[in-house]
Amino acid sequence: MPILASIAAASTRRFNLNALKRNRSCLSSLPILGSSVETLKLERNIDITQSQRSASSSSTNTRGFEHEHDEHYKWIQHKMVFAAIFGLTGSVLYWKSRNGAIKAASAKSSLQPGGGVQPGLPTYTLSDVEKHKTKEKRIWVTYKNGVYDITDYVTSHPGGTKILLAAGGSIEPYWNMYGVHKQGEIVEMLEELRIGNITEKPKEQAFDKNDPYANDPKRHPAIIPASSKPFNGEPPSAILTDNFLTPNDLFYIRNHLPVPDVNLKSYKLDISVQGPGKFTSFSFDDLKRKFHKKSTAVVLQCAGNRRSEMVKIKPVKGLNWGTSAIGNAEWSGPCLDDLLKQAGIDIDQVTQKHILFGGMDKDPAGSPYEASIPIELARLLKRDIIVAYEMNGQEIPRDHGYPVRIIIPGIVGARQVKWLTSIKLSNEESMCHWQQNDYKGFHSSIDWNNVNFKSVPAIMELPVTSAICEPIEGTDLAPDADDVTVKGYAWSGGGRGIVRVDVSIDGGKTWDSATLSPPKQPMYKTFAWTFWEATLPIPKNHKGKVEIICKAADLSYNVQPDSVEGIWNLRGVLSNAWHRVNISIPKS
Ligand SMILES: Nc1nc2c(c(=O)[nH]1)N[C@H]1C(S)=C(S)[C@@H](COP(=O)(O)O)O[C@H]1N2
Ligand SMILES: [Mo]
Repeated sequence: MPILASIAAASTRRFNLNALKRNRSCLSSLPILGSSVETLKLERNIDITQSQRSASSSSTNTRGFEHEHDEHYKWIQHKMVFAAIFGLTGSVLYWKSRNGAIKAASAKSSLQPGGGVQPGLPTYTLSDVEKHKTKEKRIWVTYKNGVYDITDYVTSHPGGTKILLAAGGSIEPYWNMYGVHKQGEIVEMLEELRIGNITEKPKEQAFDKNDPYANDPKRHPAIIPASSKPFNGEPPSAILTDNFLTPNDLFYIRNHLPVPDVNLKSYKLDISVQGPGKFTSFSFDDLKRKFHKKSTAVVLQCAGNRRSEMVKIKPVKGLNWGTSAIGNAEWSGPCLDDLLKQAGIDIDQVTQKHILFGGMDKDPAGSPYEASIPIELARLLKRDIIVAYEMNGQEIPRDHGYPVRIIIPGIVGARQVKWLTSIKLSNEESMCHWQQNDYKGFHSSIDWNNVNFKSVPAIMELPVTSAICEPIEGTDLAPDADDVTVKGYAWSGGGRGIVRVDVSIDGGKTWDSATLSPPKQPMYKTFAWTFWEATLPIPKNHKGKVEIICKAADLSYNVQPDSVEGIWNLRGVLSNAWHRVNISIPKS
């Protein structure tokens, strides 16, 4: 969603530039907005004047790509903080000004801690708040003991904002998401939207010792569950393009079994070779201290990402993933190659055909999750395979494999074994269910009656894909918007970089080229994703609705299929057709 653009547009319309200038003096005095104020200046000089000129939702988003790429992502993030928080601040200021109550200087002196119980206001329960998620029912959020009605704010920012993610619940996890401090004037401004109190605490789930999932970790409330036991979930697509490195707590989670609770002291990684029976064992300490630490940004994508599009053609077996069963993180740890060498194994010399990776999560019969890759692939990737103990510079969260997982860049998520405890060189590939009878691709005439899982190999490298993250399906643009900023990700397996992303706003009749984020990795070893964006003019004859499409080409000029029909398969894997999003442009 062109959130910034909508705010810029809304800003122009609602509290013109002068009002903004006035407000800025107040905002600049707020240390908590320090970073966003810089962004505000930039936006004020460029976006807002531009949107004044065109009275449209035009945006300077492509500017970001002129920056050094790290700067770019910082910039995007600032923009988000600006959008999420200043957007709120701005509208509250507007609200204040509409009520003749702008007290820029005095606002500070009347600063009160927000979120406390306000005597005289009604008290609500968590379930009361939960019912208020839509404009029709009014949109409520909570902060500490406060209940706030943000409907008017959201309505004055057509297209919605990320604040909507918190609808019907607490706003706090979302503020934390962008590293914004919770205290201060913003909270005070939120107080202007105060409607009530809440004192009820969310209930802790009672611990059920018979439930194998009872000890699973807590998940971020933004994660949209696809199943609860085992837990599977993905972030909302609109937050995916906010960060080049997907924050750990917003990274999609794909578990087949209960999450192990691993004790570092007793943790062992066993390395063995079938035949000679060579056997070595490393402790966590060994991994950390005895080897060079390598760090690489690598995308993990579930084979079932975007399965929900396939389901529309014909039912399939599998979790109903949207477009966010994908994430990009920087993984650190020793190279697999170094570990094997230390164990006396040279991958170029061994006769075994496969490397098996065993996890610590076990099914009720006691067999662990396991996956394998052909030895040729291990030779090809050689020093790119990481025995990771860090994810984005932090210890790997339990859901993502604490303390150690294998990272094999460019290939399907299913082989990126979490809670890694064994590495075996073997003549046979893993016999695990998920290696043998799952995660394979078939044509559309294969069904559950005639499928022979032995007839095709396990999925390794994934095909090229891309998806639109913003705007989201069903977005209402500002009335009579002139253009829309479209953002998304593109990625291909096998380290193939992205050379082009094409976007269309007329259902594929005509195409524009999106601006790609600058490559951060060599083109033949692009394991991270590529972000892209484009600002597309709304076709004059739009009739209130438009279909936006994106498609990417990778370094081998592999392209995405135009429709899902042709690639439908019984497991709903490898769903990489052109991605389509429908949005509305209301008449004012
Ligand atoms: N031990 C173990 N490893 C596993 C899995 C699992 O259930 N157990 N799921 C796999 C699948 S199918 C995917 S897509 C990725 C998901 O990794 P993430 O949950 O860190 O995103 O982990 C893979 N590794
Ligand atoms: Mo997966």
